[in-house]
Amino acid sequence: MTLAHAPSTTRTGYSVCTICDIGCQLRATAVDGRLTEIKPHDSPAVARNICYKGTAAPKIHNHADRLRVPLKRVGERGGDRWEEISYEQAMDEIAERLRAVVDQHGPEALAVSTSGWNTQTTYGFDRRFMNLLGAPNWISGVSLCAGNTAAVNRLTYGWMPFPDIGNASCVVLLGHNPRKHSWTPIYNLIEGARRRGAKTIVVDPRVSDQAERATLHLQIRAGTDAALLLGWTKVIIDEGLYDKDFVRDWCVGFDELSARVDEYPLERVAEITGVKAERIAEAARIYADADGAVIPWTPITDQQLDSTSAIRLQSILRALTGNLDVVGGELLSGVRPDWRSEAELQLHDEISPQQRAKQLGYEKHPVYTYRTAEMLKPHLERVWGEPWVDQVMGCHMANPTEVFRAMADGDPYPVKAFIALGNNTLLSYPNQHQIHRALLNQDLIVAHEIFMTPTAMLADYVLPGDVFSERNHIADAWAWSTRLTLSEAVADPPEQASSTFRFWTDLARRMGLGEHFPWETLEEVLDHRLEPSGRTFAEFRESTVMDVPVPKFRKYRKTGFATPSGKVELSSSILADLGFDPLPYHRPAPAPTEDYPYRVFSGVREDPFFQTGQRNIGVLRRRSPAPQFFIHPDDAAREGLADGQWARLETEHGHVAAKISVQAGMRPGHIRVPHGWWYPETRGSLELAGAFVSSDAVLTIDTDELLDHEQGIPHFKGYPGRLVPCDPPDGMSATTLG
Ligand SMILES: Nc1nc2c(c(=O)[nH]1)N[C@H]1C(S)=C(S)[C@@H](COP(=O)(O)OP(=O)(O)OC[C@H]3O[C@@H](n4cnc5c(=O)[nH]c(N)nc54)[C@H](O)[C@@H]3O)O[C@H]1N2
Ligand SMILES: Nc1nc2c(c(=O)[nH]1)N[C@H]1C(S)=C(S)[C@@H](COP(=O)(O)OP(=O)(O)OC[C@H]3O[C@@H](n4cnc5c(=O)[nH]c(N)nc54)[C@H](O)[C@@H]3O)O[C@H]1N2
Ligand code: SF4
Ligand SMILES: [Mo]
Repeated sequence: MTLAHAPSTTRTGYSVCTICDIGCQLRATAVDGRLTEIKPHDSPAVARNICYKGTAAPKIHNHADRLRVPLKRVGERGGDRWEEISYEQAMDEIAERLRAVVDQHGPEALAVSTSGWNTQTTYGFDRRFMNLLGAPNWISGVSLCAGNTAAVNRLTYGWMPFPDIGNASCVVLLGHNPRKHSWTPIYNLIEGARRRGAKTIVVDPRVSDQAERATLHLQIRAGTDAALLLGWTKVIIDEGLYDKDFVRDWCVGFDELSARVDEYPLERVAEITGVKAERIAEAARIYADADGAVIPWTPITDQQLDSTSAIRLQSILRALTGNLDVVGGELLSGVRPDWRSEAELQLHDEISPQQRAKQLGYEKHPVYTYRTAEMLKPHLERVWGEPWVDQVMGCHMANPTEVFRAMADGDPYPVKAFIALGNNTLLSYPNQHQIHRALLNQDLIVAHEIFMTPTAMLADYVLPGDVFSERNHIADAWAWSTRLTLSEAVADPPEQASSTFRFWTDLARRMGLGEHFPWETLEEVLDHRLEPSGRTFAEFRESTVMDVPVPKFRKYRKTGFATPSGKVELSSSILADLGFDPLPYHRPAPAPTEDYPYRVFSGVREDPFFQTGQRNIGVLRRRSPAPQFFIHPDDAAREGLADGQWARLETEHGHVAAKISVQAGMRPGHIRVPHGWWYPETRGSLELAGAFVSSDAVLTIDTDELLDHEQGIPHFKGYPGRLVPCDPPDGMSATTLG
């Protein structure tokens, strides 16, 4: 007997990978609705922009653990016992329970956490829904990564610039360490610049991949970047290396800044940073003398005690050296007139000023909250034509620490409903024990996820999400640049999965907000966003793979800058009005002590994983089976620690375990703790799949003395700790012990 086979269908398209946040456009192929292959782009210009996480996408998207059906909690919260229910039932119940929370405590009792880049289709609909409801408490990983940098850059010149690495003759990397399998497109741009002869300056306590290839490596003490940059600024001013015409015509506050940096003579800076004075001066000269120099965004200064000053100093250096909005400098791209931005979809005029003022963080740490956005609004409208313009989603957020306090303790008011979309909240902010308490104290938790993470285990409802190969999208770099990149669906999502667009639309309709959510499909939303260009999504897809407008330079000559003075504010009038120091300064972190003699820093991303993800993907996990602490050989010898053994990293506030990796490239006196480790293979045997065993968030504490004043950013880069040998943690599998 012969069986008749239906012919199989193969679909190939351009898809934007969302496994990490840099968004490479790749070639995706699916057979019969199932993703089978990811290949490099067919254009040689971008074909190298791919890493082995991207090519592993079929393994991720088709993984046996992938969530496919909505789940409802059975038994106690965190017990990880579930009942399968339909999407419709889940949405009905979520809406009903959210309504009850809002009726009892007000809309400010809802908090939402998402980073948005991996779910793609949020399109500002989270904020749209929240604004219509009157809910200001939206938090995100972008508060620790680029979103907050955008908010701080706006204080100085009203925009977050994108570096023109392709034309720069000097690239400064403050810790930032793009490499072949980490932020590959930026790595390729830096390599291209090197081939053209550009100089690179790397500031890092470790001999990182970028440091190995640098013209100059400053092996800085962790947590002292602001001091170093104060030193650079002083050298540049003292030696007259700044762009005098630009400073005269376009900057305010130069004299005040000069007086401030006089407090940081190089000997003092050398003492704070542990870098020799001559090398600090040499680096400042190389940067200032270059014909086109960039300081690409770095997460390092997003996560320090004086983050606001450290980020402001980068913006100040860009302006002083005349590198703003010029070829080979830092481009202030502005918004596209032919594309509706997320900010436009977010409807920030719908939430009342009274509700905006309830946003947690508004009073105490206002820089990336509504409070500062309200102050900048007329200036953003004047220059960019958009009053609520948002970049990297980071310009009107709540402060996560304050949100978790409100969730845990009801202080200053109760927050009782929590929705996480594509965010492993428990491990992705500081103070994991507080987050845990916060989550245990909720009336409603929804997780929109593709895998059962520790955070999802704590939810009432877990909704399966779609993935990038299954949805149409146009990536717009979150208004950081003006590029539009096509992303095509080639595979079919699980039947009961939803996009985040679908989730917000269906929730809004159930909550009586349906008139503001008229779109039925993702394609209709894309039509709406493209409408000013006169194109539909179908036409865009036919004609365009990537749309990169030709940049215009020195636009400020016509418009001024989007600040209260219309100039670059070296001394920030907004910071002054908010009651903060308008000039940058260095604030030292708690020093190592006799009991805790090392400086611990979080970070050094691992090639096989993005943040807390992919520990369950065999092909990736086998490349890095266990978490590692890095330590210098002399320190390891002193502590009696051998490479490969397990150790416990202890601070005053907690402890985590990992394997020792002895690395000659570490600066002595420093310990690296990895971010994002949990153990999916221990689900069912360890509490929350080992979420507390190795996660840096257990150690990163957010008490007031460890928070940046202006943004309320926690200090991840240099806090006191010590290492002691220990047995492998209980319940670990052979893979983990690798
Ligand atoms: N303690 C601590 N916190 C940190 C950091 C740190 O170093 N230490 N780093 C910070 C930084 S730099 C960043 S960028 C942020 C990152 O914050 P996030 O980008 O929110 O990253 P994760 O928390 O790992 O959560 C991502 C989740 O999205 C899920 N996911 C992936 N694709 C999809 C999808 O298509 N749909 C849906 N619904 N879900 C999907 C993954 O399974 C994963 O659980 O964290 C910040 N937080
Ligand atoms: N494979 C992979 N790639 C990724 C990611 C991932 O998870 N996996 N995540 C992406 C994301 S969201 C981000 S934010 C980036 C982060 O990636 P990077 O910007 O490269 O940041 P990290 O890897 O955390 O750390 C980079 C360097 O900072 C140094 N460092 C530590 N403390 C300090 C300090 O106080 N000052 C200075 N100057 N340097 C310090 C460390 O020694 C390390 O070499 O990577 C992106 N790329
Ligand atoms: S660098 Fe890798 S994981 Fe990140 S978007 Fe590109 S292919 Fe995907
Ligand atoms: Mo990040």
